[in-house]
Amino acid sequence: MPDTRYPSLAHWGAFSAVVREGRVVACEPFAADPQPSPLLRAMPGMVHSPLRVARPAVREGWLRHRDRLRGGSSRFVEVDWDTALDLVAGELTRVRTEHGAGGILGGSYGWASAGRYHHARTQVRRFLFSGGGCVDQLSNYSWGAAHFLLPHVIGSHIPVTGKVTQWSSIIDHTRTLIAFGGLPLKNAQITSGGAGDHSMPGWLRQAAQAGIDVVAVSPDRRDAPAIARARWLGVRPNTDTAMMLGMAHTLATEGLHDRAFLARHCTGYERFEAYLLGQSDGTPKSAAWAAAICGLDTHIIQTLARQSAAGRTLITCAWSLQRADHGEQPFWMAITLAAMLGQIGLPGGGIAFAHASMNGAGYPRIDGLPTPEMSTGRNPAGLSIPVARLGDLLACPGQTYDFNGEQRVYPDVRMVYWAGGNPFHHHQDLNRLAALWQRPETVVVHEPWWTPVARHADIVLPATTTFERNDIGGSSRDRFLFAMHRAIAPVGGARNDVDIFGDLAARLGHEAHFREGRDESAWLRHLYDQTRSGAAAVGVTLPEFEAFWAKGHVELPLPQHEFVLFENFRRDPEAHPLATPSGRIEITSQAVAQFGYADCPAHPTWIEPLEWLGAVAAGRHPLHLVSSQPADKLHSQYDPGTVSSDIRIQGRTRLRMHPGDAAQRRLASGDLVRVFNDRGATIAAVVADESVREGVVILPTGAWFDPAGDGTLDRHGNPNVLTRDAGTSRLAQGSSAMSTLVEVERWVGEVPAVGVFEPPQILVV
Ligand SMILES: Nc1nc2c(c(=O)[nH]1)N[C@H]1C(S)=C(S)[C@@H](COP(=O)(O)OP(=O)(O)OC[C@H]3O[C@@H](n4cnc5c(=O)[nH]c(N)nc54)[C@H](O)[C@@H]3O)O[C@H]1N2
Ligand SMILES: Nc1nc2c(c(=O)[nH]1)N[C@H]1C(S)=C(S)[C@@H](COP(=O)(O)OP(=O)(O)OC[C@H]3O[C@@H](n4cnc5c(=O)[nH]c(N)nc54)[C@H](O)[C@@H]3O)O[C@H]1N2
Ligand SMILES: [Mo]
Repeated sequence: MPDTRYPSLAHWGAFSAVVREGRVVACEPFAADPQPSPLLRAMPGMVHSPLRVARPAVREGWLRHRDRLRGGSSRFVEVDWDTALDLVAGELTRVRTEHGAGGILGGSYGWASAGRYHHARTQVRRFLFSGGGCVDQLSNYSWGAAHFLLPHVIGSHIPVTGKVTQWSSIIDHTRTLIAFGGLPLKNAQITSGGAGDHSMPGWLRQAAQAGIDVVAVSPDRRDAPAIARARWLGVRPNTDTAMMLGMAHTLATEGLHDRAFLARHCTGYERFEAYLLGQSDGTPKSAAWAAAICGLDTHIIQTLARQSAAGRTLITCAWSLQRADHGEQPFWMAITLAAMLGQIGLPGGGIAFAHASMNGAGYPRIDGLPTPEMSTGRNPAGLSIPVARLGDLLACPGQTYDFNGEQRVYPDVRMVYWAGGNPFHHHQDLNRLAALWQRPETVVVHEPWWTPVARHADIVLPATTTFERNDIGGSSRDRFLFAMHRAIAPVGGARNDVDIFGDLAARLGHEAHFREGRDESAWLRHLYDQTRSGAAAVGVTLPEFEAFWAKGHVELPLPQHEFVLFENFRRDPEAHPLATPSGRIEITSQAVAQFGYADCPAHPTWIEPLEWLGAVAAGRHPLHLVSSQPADKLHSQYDPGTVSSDIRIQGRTRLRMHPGDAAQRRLASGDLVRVFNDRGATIAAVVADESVREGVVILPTGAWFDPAGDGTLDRHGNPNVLTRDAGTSRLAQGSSAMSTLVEVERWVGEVPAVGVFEPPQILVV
């Protein structure tokens, strides 16, 4: 039989699935993609992997006596679908009756598939919302601090998503591009909803050709890509606020700040300036003061400030900066610094976000042109937590906490329902989470694979992958919409998340509300038609569904007008005010001041993180752990696959450290090490690398959590056994994963084998 090709899509790009005799044998990149991601290579092996969950499975201890001993090495009992669905429906009914909607945690944070209809997290919320509601999770781990801060400062969080001044405007106008967090191409493989055009490498090449001085501020020189001819400023982690204050101080004391812009477009500069100059607290935030904190030379900070004022300058910030203790501050300060430069709203100038974080920031896109989007409906329970407060939710039912000016109470969760995310990947302090995970009465998980979250569940329902269903996808940072054709039959006994929920809803009596009378094909047509009529409203004609489906994609026209962030506001701030209380950029915010949070005061402020290199003097853990996004995968997805396996050393994730720090510990590249602090330890393989700033170690996220017997050792390089589980501040309560100190030592003795790449023990009854 000849090979058959089916158009499809992942968060790392569009492709054709090549199918031979019922199996996916290759994923061929989309023809129009100038720089396809190598991550496509991991997919075929994983679709047919022995790690697929074959049939519904119930943890033996829960099935027999409802115990809560959820650990990575539990045994499971296979059951048929009816038995499994009856158990889940029974638990939902019991918990709802006894504890109400607040008894069920259904936020189910996670990325899952690029396909928007079969997007598991959307469907699980839709299902639980239509059945009476649940405790939802607000915002995301990616940019949670910015999400809640930016509305106070610039009236909207939208720019943080990458809706920023277009690249063409940068290439034509910018002279200095300062990228806090750098411009790592590893992250540009990904865009949520999937990219057809990996455009970032092309833009960076053009930036170099245009002679832009690209300045990458990061603890990792690999964030300063050669194709952009970027220069590297190896800052200490979590000190960007201080560096920016040092630049601001240079501007203010040398009269280089744009007083007219500050007066007409901003509010609260004077109060901030009193802090900047040390009039309010006795400490001028001079370049020398900043240098001592951020570890760069005084003159570098001063020169960069002067250069920024002398020509068109764009400041862009990676999301990583705000995934830190007091992560609100670097973003607020970056906006303030850009405001002082007075170029906000000018072509190629001002402030931007996300260039380092995802493909498609600053991608040209016609305003208002929609992407297919499946609605979750409304949560009738009205209950939620800030997403990263998962641990505290389980730890502190009934307790109050502060969040963005509100006092809230943690609900008393009895049942956890997860589909399309991996909390044992994304959450901080996983040993704490693993202990708290014993508290709920029931944990239900849908997963295609025996991932860590599946292993920590009571009832595991096997879900199909993208290859096994029809879908549509696309990103608002791209110029294509994609048809995703079912390429193979479901593997083993897997079912689509949405069909699992449909059958559960039928048992629970809300099937009509959940399904709205549509099957897969009707939903895909509906989502496409919605997109098509939204497009028509902004003057874009899309083909009929049949033509789109047959072709496999549709290319969207590009805008005529070049988007420049805050262009209208700059031109006429009275006619186009921001949605802040003053209508202007709030360098000092009265609203934030009124919250009275010491950890997020009225204007940008340098507040020492609890864990950073300035705090190591007395500590036993002298290295700053940067747990950045992995180059070889998306989060924990496809960790057992070939792309990730190929770069592991002795089966362990690579930890990069400066050769000097390695030598001090008598470590050589390839050695296995124990990375540890008081929260836990993990085994990684050291790579001595001059691109890492001294005092910093880089261990990317994504290794499947693999706890050893004693409970606090992870065997395979998961940084989240080391990170601290605390909010960025009382304002945003975002994840602060990047503020972590550790020590590294040679692993001595026998090395425990990695256990998590073998399926758990399954009893067939
Ligand atoms: N230390 C540290 N921690 C971090 C970060 C960091 O920088 N440092 N970054 C944070 C960020 S920004 C994020 S976004 C999170 C990411 O955290 P997650 O989004 O939770 O991570 P993923 O590994 O993408 O999890 C997706 C899960 O969905 C499953 N899945 C895929 N397709 C389907 C499907 O069709 N149906 C079902 N039911 N399941 C499916 C996958 O197998 C996988 O287990 O991690 C956060 N954690
Ligand atoms: N390949 C790949 N790409 C991804 C993802 C993935 O899992 N894999 N995940 C996607 C997701 S969900 C998200 S949210 C984005 C996240 O996007 P980001 O948050 O921007 O990604 P990170 O890789 O965590 O950080 C970017 C760079 O910031 C640097 N950095 C870390 N701490 C600091 C600091 O304190 N100061 C400065 N100046 N620099 C610092 C790190 O060296 C790192 O390389 O990435 C997306 N892209
Ligand atoms: Mo993210």
